[in-house]
Amino acid sequence: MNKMTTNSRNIGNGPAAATLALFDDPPREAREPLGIGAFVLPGFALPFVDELLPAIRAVEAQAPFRHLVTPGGFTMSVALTNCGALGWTSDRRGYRYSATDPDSGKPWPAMPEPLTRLAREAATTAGFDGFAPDACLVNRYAPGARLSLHQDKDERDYGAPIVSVSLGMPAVFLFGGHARGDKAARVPLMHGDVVVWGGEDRLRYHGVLPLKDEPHPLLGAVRINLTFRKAG
Ligand code: MD3
Ligand code: FE
Repeated sequence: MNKMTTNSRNIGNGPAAATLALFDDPPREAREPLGIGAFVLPGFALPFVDELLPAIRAVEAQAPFRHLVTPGGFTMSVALTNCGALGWTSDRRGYRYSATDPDSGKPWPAMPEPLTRLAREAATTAGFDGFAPDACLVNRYAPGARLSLHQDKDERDYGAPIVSVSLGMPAVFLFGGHARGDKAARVPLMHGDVVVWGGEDRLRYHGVLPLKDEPHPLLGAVRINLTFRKAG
């Protein structure tokens, strides 16, 4: 049964709302609205997964995951690597994009074609035509790993969207406001979900709650998040 079709009109009260009670899982469309420039594409990456996983393994073989240190001296619980012309790094001196991997001195691995294609198609689906990312951050979460509220401000052009792809264990994404103290909405993100963030939502504070240990059939006790950006 196609829940997407079944539930997509069940917004608000009235007879349609009653049909919702027939389903065990809450309809994905019943989630809190994200914002004017943020679009969740539930399961958009699922048809790409067979190509994505070996591509990520190839990236990881050239540029292994590492736990970066923040300028404040904290070691991040999320492990990171990058592919594409630019990669994001952090150390005691600050955050920046770099054309080379500081651990090896070599350029970051090229962005694998299936990743580029997925990012572009997702952006187009959300209304951002011609998205040409030059950076893909690959975040790896183990149970307990989290990302505290932050803004992504190291990219040159805030006009380009960010495309995020969730794989493996589910996570609760925090979608805040434009000030750190603003109340954050909690958005569950599942294996295969893609989110496109642009426009006025591009600079919102966001983060990820500590991951629960709910092993995924394909990836085990790991969550991988890809974020595609136009950084340079
Ligand atoms: C909303 N990653 O790498 S992706 C990050 O799940 C990061 O690993 C999270 O935040 C993760 O910087 C969330 C979704 C995301 C990425 C960038 C955003 C959401 C965003 C920028 C603005 C608003
Ligand atoms: Fe971020």
